[in-house]
Amino acid sequence: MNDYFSSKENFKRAYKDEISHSFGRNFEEAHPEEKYVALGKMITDYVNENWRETKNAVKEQRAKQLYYFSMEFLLGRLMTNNLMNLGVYDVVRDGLEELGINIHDVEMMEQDPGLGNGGLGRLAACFLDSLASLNLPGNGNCIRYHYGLFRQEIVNCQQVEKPDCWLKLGNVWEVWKPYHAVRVKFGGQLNAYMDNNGKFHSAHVPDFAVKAVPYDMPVVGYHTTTTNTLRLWDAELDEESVPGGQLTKYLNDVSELTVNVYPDDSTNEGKELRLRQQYFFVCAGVDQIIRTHLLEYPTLDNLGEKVAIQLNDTHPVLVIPELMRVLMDDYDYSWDHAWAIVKETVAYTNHTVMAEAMEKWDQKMVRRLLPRVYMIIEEIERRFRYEVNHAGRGNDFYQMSILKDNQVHMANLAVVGSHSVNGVAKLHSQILVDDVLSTFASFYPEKFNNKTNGITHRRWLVYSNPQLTHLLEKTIGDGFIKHPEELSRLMDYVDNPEVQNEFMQVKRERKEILAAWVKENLGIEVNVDSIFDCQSKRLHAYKRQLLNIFHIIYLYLKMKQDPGFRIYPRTFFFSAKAAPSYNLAKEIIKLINMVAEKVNNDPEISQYLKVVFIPNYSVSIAELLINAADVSEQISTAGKEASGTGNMKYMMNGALTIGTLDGANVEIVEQVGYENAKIFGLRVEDVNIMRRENSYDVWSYYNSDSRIRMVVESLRNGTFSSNPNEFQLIYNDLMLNRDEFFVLADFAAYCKAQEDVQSWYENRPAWARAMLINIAKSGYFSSDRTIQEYADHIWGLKPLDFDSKDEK
Ligand code: HBZ
Repeated sequence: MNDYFSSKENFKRAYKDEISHSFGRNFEEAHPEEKYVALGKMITDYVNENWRETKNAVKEQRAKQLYYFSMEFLLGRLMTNNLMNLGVYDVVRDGLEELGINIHDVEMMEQDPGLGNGGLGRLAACFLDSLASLNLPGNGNCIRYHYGLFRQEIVNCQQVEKPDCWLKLGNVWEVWKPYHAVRVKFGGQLNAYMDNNGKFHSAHVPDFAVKAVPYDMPVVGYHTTTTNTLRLWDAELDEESVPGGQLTKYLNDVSELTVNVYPDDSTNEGKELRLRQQYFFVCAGVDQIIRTHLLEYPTLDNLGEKVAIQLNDTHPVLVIPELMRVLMDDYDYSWDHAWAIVKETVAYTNHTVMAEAMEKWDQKMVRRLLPRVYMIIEEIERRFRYEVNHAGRGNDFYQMSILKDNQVHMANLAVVGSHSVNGVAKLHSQILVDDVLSTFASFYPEKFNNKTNGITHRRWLVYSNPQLTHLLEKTIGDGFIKHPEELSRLMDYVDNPEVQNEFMQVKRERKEILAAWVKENLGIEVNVDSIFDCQSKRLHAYKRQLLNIFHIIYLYLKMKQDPGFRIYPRTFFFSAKAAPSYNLAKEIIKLINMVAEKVNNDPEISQYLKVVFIPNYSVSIAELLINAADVSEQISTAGKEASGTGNMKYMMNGALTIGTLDGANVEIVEQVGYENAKIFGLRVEDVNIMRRENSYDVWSYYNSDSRIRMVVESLRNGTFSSNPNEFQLIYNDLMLNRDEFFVLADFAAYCKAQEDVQSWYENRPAWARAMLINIAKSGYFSSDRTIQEYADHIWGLKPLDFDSKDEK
């Protein structure tokens, strides 16, 4: 290890040298950007040695490795995380201070890499942190998108999508590896022929080919030697493949592949580009796995012993036919042998029960774009049909088939071609077995399992909430950083008035930090003594931001009507992006912002009620918002939210959950008890009965509850907009299209739950106690626990051994 960070003095010297060597400037004249880049470069230099040691350890120990294939890694800023995980943060902070630099200003120079839509992408990032922190050899495989998910601005109360240029200053963490490029082929002809020995061959003559070039980012573990790799593939032109006279079109086709994250977490629009993106990173990633394996082993026979591939949802499912193709066409494996290897290697995680988010591709398109892969999918289907018939389950085949209705059903391909299928929370995994994939679950019961999601408590507690961390360290010691289950030691202090008070003081400090940010960036003054009530997540009808804003509208109208009715002051925070093509979601954003404008500017009401919409929800915004929350809104329609992970982050920072029995909320109450969360509303069984019996009648709720009438009518009677059609999509969705997500059905229960929350908050010791219990019980939701379960039960992954180098 170089000694850059061994002392403040060494750091200062090395830092000045770095600036001078990299930029040819004196330290005093360097731009803030240069100061950031120089520090990043020092960190990567420092990390290189561990990176090399990790690669060597994998080889020497002949260790099994994981490859986590995900179209998304929502990383967030890495500077603080890396410095903290390396244990050199304090030296750098103090050294910079002596040089007249506030470390916070340097940290803020980093662009937040938003290479994902929402929970699925953030989960992948949490998993990388836990893998490295548990010394497990696990790599990420993804695309180097040139633009992240769009940057959201709110203009005239509406969402406007702007480009998110995260590579503006380059990416200090990445290493370009042009000599590891892979050729990826699309379209064209498949010429089949037989050789002199009667062996069948196919030669693919593509009509488009590109070079996939890797950029590797180190993933640093918490106080471990293990430094894993996140490999991001970029597309570059392949000189031999440029068709004569079509350079411009060719270059467009190449750059399109990695231009941006597909901005849609709900519907699958069937865009060909997305399929191209999928094959692009799958093909490149598989090629790398094979080549790396063959450097160490003479054969691919033991691939499943040495490699585990986890598919993050169906987006990378082409791994299955692609690996078949490589094994058979390039390495002469028989179908049966190749199939055994593929199934042994691959496992699949499902993240949704929403039918429209289950990927299906037009068969003709797949055949045209990926002729050989398509041929293999057909053969997988043919043999699967045989297997099902042979088992006497012919009647169930259609339900499970991969090719039907002119489409390729990717989830079905994933189940057939893998050895493990998991959901992301107990309830969700049960719904997969009972409902969404029930035929499969009865056919392959041994494949199905649950792995409840988790979050890295390092980023989401230790680093983003230093005030709370300090209190915890003082109270229960710092063991929880390495062993999050030790947070439960806090249970001994939940009744201790001193700890309660200190905690409330910490919460207040976090609320002040958020309030100052809101004042500076949005110009809204908020009262830190009000209840901070937060809902932050993607905007989707099933997540029911609408239920939240309807309750707010009700409170507003009631206070306007009745001067005797006043609430305990409350600030409702929202933060959410809508998919650009999702008009209903965009209209809900507009409603929230129009209500905010009205309420916040009403002098009579705004001392009780404020509504703040924080634009551009991202990892960085989440780090500011979540730890300031008193109340965490987790109010999806029961059965629809696979897990949720924001719910865990809020809980870990002490917020109390107001939520439905959905996703991981169920397990949160299992941990804290019903008395330490506020559960309300329809349960999965209730929703299922109402759906089955077709018994939900919105109009009966409308007619029998004057609060609902008042709120629904406010959408059209000029309360918030002079245009009576302003909120037509919302109105129609509820009142004409029968309110698919039961907003009105849950309205009364939600209002009651909110009243209870208010009374609870007014009893400060009881509230503080419940918050402390939530923190104490949150250790279970660390992604360290989740990853350990994946490692033990799916991957068979063991920690690397660096002798006694790492602290235990
Ligand atoms: O995955 C989310 C689930 O909605 C959430 O309940 C769960 O906690 C989380 C992690 O397991 N799903 C997503 O975030 N999904 C996507 O972002 C997505 C992206 C592109 C798609 C489809 C879904 O084409």
